[in-house]
Amino acid sequence: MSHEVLGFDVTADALLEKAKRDGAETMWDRKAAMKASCGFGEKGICCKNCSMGPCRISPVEGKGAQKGICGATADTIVARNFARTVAAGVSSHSDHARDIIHVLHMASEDGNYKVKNPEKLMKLAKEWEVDTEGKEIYQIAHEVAEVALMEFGKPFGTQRFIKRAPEPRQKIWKDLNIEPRAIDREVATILHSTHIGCTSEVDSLMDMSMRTSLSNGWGGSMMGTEFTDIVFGTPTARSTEANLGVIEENMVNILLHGHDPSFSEMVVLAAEDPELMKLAKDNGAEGINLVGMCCTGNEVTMRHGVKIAGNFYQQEMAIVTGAMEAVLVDVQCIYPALPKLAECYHTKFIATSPKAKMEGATYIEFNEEHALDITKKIVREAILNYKNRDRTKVMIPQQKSKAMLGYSVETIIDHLDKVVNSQTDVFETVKPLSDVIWAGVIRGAAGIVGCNNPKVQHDNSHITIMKELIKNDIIVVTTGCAAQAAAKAGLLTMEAKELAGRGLREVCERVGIPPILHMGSCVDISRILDLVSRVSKERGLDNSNLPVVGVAPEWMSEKAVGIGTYVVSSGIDTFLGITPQVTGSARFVDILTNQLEDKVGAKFFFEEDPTVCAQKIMERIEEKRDRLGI
Ligand code: XCC
Ligand code: SF4
Repeated sequence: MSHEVLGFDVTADALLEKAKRDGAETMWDRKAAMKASCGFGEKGICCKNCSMGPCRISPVEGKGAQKGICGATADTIVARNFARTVAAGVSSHSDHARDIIHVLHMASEDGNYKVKNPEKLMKLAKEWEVDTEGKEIYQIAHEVAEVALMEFGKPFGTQRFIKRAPEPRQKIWKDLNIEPRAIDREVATILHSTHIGCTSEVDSLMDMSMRTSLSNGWGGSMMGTEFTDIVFGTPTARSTEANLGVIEENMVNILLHGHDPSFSEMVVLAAEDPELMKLAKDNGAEGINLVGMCCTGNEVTMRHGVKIAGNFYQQEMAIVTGAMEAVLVDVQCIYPALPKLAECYHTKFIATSPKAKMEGATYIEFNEEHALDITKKIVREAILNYKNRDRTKVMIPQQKSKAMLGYSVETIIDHLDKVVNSQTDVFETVKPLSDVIWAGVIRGAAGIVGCNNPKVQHDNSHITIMKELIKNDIIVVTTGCAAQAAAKAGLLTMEAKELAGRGLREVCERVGIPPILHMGSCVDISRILDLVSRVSKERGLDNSNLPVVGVAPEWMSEKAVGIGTYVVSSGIDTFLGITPQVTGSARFVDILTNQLEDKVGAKFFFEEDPTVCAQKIMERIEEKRDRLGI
């Protein structure tokens, strides 16, 4: 067992020992059984796009097979594989968004789903020129939703939200012909183009990857955030707690794991039902304890303060505590191993989405029409399972940290308004933020996002980079499992300002924020794009001019590749702590880490050592400041 990899995670060792005692298999057993990962796959030089193959290119130049049977070179194969990874990532995020938009489309005054944020809806209707005159709010909601749904498949035109980008950025996209069109079209086109005998030209594959990724960044993902806010409310600052210690000894524990708030929000509602609360008490529990994991955890903690049990890598550990009555999942990032693991305990593993039926799971299909009835039924199952808990098998770690979160762009601006000089300044803008960056009080900003990956110590890269950056007056915004790492490490507290440099500390004190701002789920990276673009526009600049970076220290998913690509295509340098599967093509690596800068003003950096990565980020930020002459 790779214990050296776990040293950083204080809850892991004891739970892994326990798993062994309980005869429960974990990812570490499977990782050990895997031995080394496939060298060809690692470099991205295995192609199975047709059944003349699979073809694999020799990693040694000039020795062994240098081309696939069709003649595809390593460059083409790597670029094609990368493009398909982007397409899968874009599909996942955007298809999630599509579901949320359907939810708004069915929202009604007396239904399960309502319009919680009518102001945001009206703003969007105006932005999209949907006529609102004399219409009641639900009619507007349905019309706006319909317009949004067309963004997925409209035959003509480009994504509506690209107009939100700074003008110089829009021009770059136009000139390169990478303005994203309908989302489904971009995905279908890139799958077509990577079919055997289509695109072999590497730059073209890169351009298509960028365009496809942008259809998510400035399309699917951004709509996901906007529509989630409209239906469930825009997040506001609130406090919670994070880490496995939030699991309660004497309560019915229910883990929400996955991504889609149209399900998890309804579970939150169901768990507040007085009858179910009484049922929990009648069954000997003190109450119902909902805890979240991965991005659905982020969604419900941002809007309700639901406690965070942990991030991606802890999904097995939450079950190994032996105190989890039910694990409720919808889509994405859920280990197929969980149903089997749950069998080692009394835990009920309930899959709910037809998009993610899971082998060995209890399947209770969620559908939006009967949302609350179904989630009540599911919560009831969990409650009734409480009596089956084997107390001798329970071990809940004590560790948990307090955290402040809920920093949507709107909430950040609200906070900034507090420090605006009412005589001389304008409200409701990001000007105070851009002013402190220009003054050098804050040197720049970093968006630290993404998953966990057993190739590196759990959470260590996230936390090392975060601490290093805030110490050097770089403000951090964060989403996804990185944000949950920060929460567990106590970095999302007001007290964490003590770890910040003098400038950032002062800003935290004056504005009343932590030095690291939790901005939501991975779909909410669109909030970061929005924030950065507002600063650019405020200064009349492009994103690529600003001293800001994106960082994915421990990423693992296809979604992350899609995100990284749209972040770079949006003009923001992106640092990857895990090297993507592209190193089999020196040319493609050069495109990602060098040539892209000439094209879109930003590029990728690969750096696996978190301390060195932080150093490189700071150098890049100072370089950008120098170029601006600030
Ligand atoms: Fe998944 Fe979104 Fe990654 Fe976490 S950060 S492991 S993608 S849950 Ni999105
Ligand atoms: Fe081999 Fe070409 Fe087929 Fe890929 S597309 S499997 S490289 S023959």
